[in-house]
Amino acid sequence: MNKEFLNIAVIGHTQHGKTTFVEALKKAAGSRYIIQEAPANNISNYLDAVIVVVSATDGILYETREQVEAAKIAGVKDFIVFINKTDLVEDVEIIDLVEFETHTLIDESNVESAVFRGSALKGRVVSEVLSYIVKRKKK
Ligand SMILES: Nc1nc2c(ncn2[C@@H]2O[C@H](COP(=O)(O)OP(=O)(O)OP(=O)(O)O)[C@@H](O)[C@H]2O)c(=O)[nH]1
Ligand SMILES: [Mg+2]
Repeated sequence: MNKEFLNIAVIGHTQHGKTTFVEALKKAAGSRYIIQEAPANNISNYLDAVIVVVSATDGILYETREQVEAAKIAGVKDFIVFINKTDLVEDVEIIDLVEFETHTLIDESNVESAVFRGSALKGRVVSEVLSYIVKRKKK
């Protein structure tokens, strides 16, 4: 059986959970897909997914802003936002605010984002992100 490669990049502020997210995504992929990670300085619109990890406890911080802007300049038109560490935030309105911030940063007339809320550490909503990437690739 030929395994399918998923070429992704994960960007976001330091300590927001990028490494933990990639580990969780690889776990969710199991032996079905090979997750191939592009370095943050080699992002293009040819990747299967550019995932922005944003901690629900901090929201958008400057590294996230810089990296999203660099990815846009590199031609990325579709972002996946993973609002991480939602296990640490009880007030759902705070998460709503973080989601609003990400739309304000990312969305433009020709740039879109799909937002997921989860926890990389607890493996919550990671398989949903995987399914979304796979489904979109097949289109
Ligand atoms: N509570 C909680 N902690 C998390 C979650 N995801 C990551 N963490 C913790 O946050 C810290 C940073 O996670 P990393 O995955 O190392 O973050 P990173 O973005 O790769 O960090 P750098 O590589 O240093 O930029 C670690 O202590 C993780 O265990 C989560 O969903 N919930
Ligand atoms: Mg890391």
